[in-house]
Amino acid sequence: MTDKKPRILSGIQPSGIITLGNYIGAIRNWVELQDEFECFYMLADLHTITVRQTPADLRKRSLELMALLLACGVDTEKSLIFFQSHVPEHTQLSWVLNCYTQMGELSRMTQFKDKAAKNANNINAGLFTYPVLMAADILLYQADLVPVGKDQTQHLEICCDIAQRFNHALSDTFTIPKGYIPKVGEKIRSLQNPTAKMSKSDANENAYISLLDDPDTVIRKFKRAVTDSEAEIAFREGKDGINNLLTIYSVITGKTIAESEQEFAGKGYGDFKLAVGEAVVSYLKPIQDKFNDYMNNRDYLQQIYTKGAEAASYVAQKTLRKVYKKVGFIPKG
Ligand code: ATP
Ligand code: LTN
Repeated sequence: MTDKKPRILSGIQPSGIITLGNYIGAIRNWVELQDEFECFYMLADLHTITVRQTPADLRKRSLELMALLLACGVDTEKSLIFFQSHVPEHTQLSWVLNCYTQMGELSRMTQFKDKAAKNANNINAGLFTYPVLMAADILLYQADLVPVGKDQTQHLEICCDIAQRFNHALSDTFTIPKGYIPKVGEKIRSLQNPTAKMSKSDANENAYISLLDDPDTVIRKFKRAVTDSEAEIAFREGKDGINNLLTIYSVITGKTIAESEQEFAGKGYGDFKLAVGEAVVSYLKPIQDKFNDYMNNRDYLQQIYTKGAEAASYVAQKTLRKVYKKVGFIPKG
């Protein structure tokens, strides 16, 4: 890694196994951008507890997520990968930024409204201030680019607002980041409710494809995918289910949407769904094989995340020192 490359920071929560939505919307870009950028990839475990987790499951899923990201192609020779909770500067900067964020801006966040509605018995303060922690994640590393899915646009906007506010109040401190959202696949839809996004914490397992689903499960879920009552395989407004399947198919096979439409012109939905399922099964096979290899090598995983946190801390400490100084805290002797 050289110092001259622009920087990337992105994160994903160990709130479940990565779905095809996470992969298409974000992770494939994490992999693609590794040569051009200096990349910091973070497992956002602190974010995950804004919703109740079972500790043993969280521990298991965190390690699995690390193995799966490596299996997807995150290359530790080129990029850093680490757990958010291993770098305490995230929570430290988050406190400072909380004091530069207004309640009103946070209450407009749609993810907060959605998650609060889903977890009505646990609308905790962490869920409310979640975007501030996310802003701290990004700003700590002076990131230029943040590859994410479309659902994160609002969080990126508030991050830029907070950074600008701080820069204006206390002189230039933070780089103002830009989002990197894919043109095709910015929002992969639920297979059961194509108006909603595919989400790894969906209560209905048929709504998402997990990258670790076995071939029969993948085929079964695609066969059950909700579409429409027409019989035309075309990418068009009002055909969310078919549009979603065409998007998945074209990203996975590397074909354009138009080529995919042509390939299935005149075919039935049943054949189409099966073809999408089969393409996904063969795409996932090498990822799953590598995942199993990494999971059988816990020492290696530990080595990777220890090294990742050390290197991330070095950069994070530098930003935090600067911030503390600018707000007026007395430096430690
Ligand atoms: P949860 O269900 O726990 O909220 P999630 O599936 O939404 O999780 P995150 O960890 O919040 O996943 O997101 C990781 C990355 O994947 C983010 O960049 C997010 O924008 C992207 N992403 C999540 N869901 C989709 C989707 N359906 N389509 C495209 N990108 C997505
Ligand atoms: N909020 C994101 C996960 C996340 C993130 C980040 C993404 C946490 N910190 C920093 C980009 C940059 C999510 O829920 N998808």
